[in-house]
This record gives sequence, C-alpha cells and structure tokens, in this order.
Amino acid sequence: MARAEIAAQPFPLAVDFARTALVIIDMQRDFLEPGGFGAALGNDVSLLMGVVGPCLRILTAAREAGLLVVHTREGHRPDLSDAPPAKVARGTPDKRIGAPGPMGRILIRGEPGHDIIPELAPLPDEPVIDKPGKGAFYQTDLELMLRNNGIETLLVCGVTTEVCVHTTIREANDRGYRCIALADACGSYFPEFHEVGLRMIAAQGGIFGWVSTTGDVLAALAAHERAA
Ligand code: C5J
Repeated sequence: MARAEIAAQPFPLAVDFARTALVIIDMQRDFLEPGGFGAALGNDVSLLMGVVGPCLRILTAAREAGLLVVHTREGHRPDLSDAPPAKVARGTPDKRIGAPGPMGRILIRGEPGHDIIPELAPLPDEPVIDKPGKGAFYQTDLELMLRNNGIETLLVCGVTTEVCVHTTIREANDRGYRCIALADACGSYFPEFHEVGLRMIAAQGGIFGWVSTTGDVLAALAAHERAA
C-alpha cells in the first residue's frame, strides 16, 4: 500500500491511510457546554468551541476516505462503582462527579451531558469508547479494536489537549502506535497548556508523537486520492 506523507513536527510522517484511525477524544457536552464537568471545575468552557469546526472537517474527511473513526467519552456508571473516590472527591460537593446539573448528573453515562455534541455525533457503525479514566486505553477495549483493524497510526483530536488527549497519546505511544495530534482540532481551557502540551509531544525528536494540523492531513488525503 502506498504511503502518504503528512507534514508534521518534528518531521513529516509517511502513513498508510488504510492502517490509520481517527480518534476523537471526549467532545462531550460535559466538557464543552455550560453546566457540565468542565464548568463545575471552574473552567471557561467557551474556550473549547473553536475546535468543533476543525474536528468536523477531519471527521468528514476521515469518513469519506473510509478510515476507522473512534469516538471516546469520559464518564462513569450511575452507581459510581467505576469512579475512584479520589477522583469523585475533587471540586465542591454540589458540583462533583455524580451531582445533579443542568445536563443531568455530572459525567455520568446515559445523562445528556455525557453525550457527544450533536455536531460530531457518531454514526451508528462508529465505535464509541466509554472510558472511566483520562486515557482511552485504561479499562477499555480500544487496543483490541485497533489491533483487530490492523491500525498502526492514530490521528488524535478533541479535548482537552493536556489531559485526555495527552494521556491517550502517551498510552498509545507505549503500545507501539504512531500518534499525530492535530493542533487546531485539540483544545484546552488553558491556552498555554495547549501550546506547551503540543510542544511536549513533538520535542526530543518526537518523544511520544507528532503534531500536525487538519489542513495538512486533508492535503495528504487529497494527494493520496489523486495518486490512487
Ligand atoms: C478532563 C478530558 N480534562 N477529557 N478530561 O478532565 O480532558
């Protein structure tokens, strides 16, 4: 299979799109809309809205190109049996995981706030990984799914750059996957953490991955299709 080159930091990466998956991290109402988990922790959730457009662009292109698309959601069982007490105990008691909020119980599976935002709603045949932790590999079947699909490279986007995106990329890198973070399609409540988080990925010769943009991936996909 011909490889396509994606412009990236610290150096361009040649990928086989047939063995590449798009992983969209936690684009949930609980992180992007007022009244959810992100807001409960005191964050300005409007800072994340800018990534919706780039996420939609890469999602649309990935679907058209037939890439495996995986969505993730952070959240817990209604009885909180999968939520570490040390995690639940953070934040003010009326706004903790499991507390009632305007979008239902905060960060609880099945509640409206746990849903992926409508703009990026998964198609029926796209897997959704429900994860209890920050990383998408911890206590999930993501690794099994990627191996069964012959995946070797992950395009990663979503929120937040320095928490769930970073943790997932670190987990994937340790499992042998080549990860490309899409800078404009990742976001943080802390712009400086976003910037430094991306620099950390690509530093030291790509210590745990590469950083590119949706535009560069779309260009590589288009060139790949022209050559096919
Ligand atoms: C956080 C996430 N920030 N999806 N979760 O708690 O990054």
